Amino acid sequence: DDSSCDARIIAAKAILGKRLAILGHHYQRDEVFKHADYSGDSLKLSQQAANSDAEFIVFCGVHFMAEVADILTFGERKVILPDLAAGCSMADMANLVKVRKCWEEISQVIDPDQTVTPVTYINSAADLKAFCGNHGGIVCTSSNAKAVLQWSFARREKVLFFPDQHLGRNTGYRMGIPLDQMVTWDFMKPRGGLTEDQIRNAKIILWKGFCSVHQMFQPAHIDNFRKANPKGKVISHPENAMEVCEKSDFVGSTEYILRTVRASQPGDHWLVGTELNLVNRLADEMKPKGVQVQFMSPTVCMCSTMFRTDPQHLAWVLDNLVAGQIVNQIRVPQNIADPARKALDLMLEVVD
Ligand code: CIZ
Ligand code: SF4
Repeated sequence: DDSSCDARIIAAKAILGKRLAILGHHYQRDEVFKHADYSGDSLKLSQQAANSDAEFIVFCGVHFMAEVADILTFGERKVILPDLAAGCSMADMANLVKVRKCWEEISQVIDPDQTVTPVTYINSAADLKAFCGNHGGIVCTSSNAKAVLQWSFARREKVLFFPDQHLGRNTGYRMGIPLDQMVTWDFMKPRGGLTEDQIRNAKIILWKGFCSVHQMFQPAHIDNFRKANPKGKVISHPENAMEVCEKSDFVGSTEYILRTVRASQPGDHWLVGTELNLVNRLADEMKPKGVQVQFMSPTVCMCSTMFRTDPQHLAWVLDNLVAGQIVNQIRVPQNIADPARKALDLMLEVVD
């Protein structure tokens, strides 16, 4: 049960000491999150992994995050994902075969290597980051998407943005790009379901991916909240649909949401459109300060793959480390890691 797992986790942490760092993403459940040495978004956690001296990085998050940690640490740390089935349904909506096919189809209309910067959201497989590194492209996160797009447009006239259409559209819209110059690439259809003119006129070609958690949030949830709480404030993640973001008072990444709500005044009342575990923890944290934090959807919606990491899996990988065995290590092959790191490093330069 959970209490025996807790005891095993605590014992393993004591034995491994500074050789071990446990990273907990904001979307992790409490039973796992409470054991984390560091918490944050995917990028902050990977940078903490890179800066730590720990030999073993146990990443309580999802697969692409563990890959980034391995890439940024040059494989010099052993990065472990407690449950290998913890993926990201959004990341899985794009893959190298489909993106190459898209690039090829675009090249029948325009020369993408001259005119299109491929930009991948960090929520993507390592080989897609490598694709960007190999084609003059770059990675972005939900915190720096605007700066990354500005950098991209300074170099080439168009962007191919994958896998999340919403982050791309919301960011582009707020930069003043007209909606008809942001076209959606439906990877199930020939040439993305677009006409040659649509491709020629586009500023951003948006891959038709989305987050299954954030798609649950609806504009009506915001309307209902505002009716009941005219002074309430609404904050949403940019993985939400544009109709949700445009009805919100604030839009930003998980780190931004935490920072903004933590800076509020007693009496403030928030409606928050992002993953349930983050929102529940923030509500508990703010309640003693007289700040009310409410989840956007009336139904319980969690990230089911984040939820796969449970105390059982965490205890199991740690018991193995204590016994001198490494299980569930995430290793990105060097021929992928090197170009992927190039695209990640470019992002870090652009943001600094
Ligand atoms: O980068 C992350 O951790 C994710 C998935 C979202 C965010 O806004 O932090
Ligand atoms: Fe992927 Fe959405 Fe889960 Fe984030 S919340 S890991 S984008 S499925």
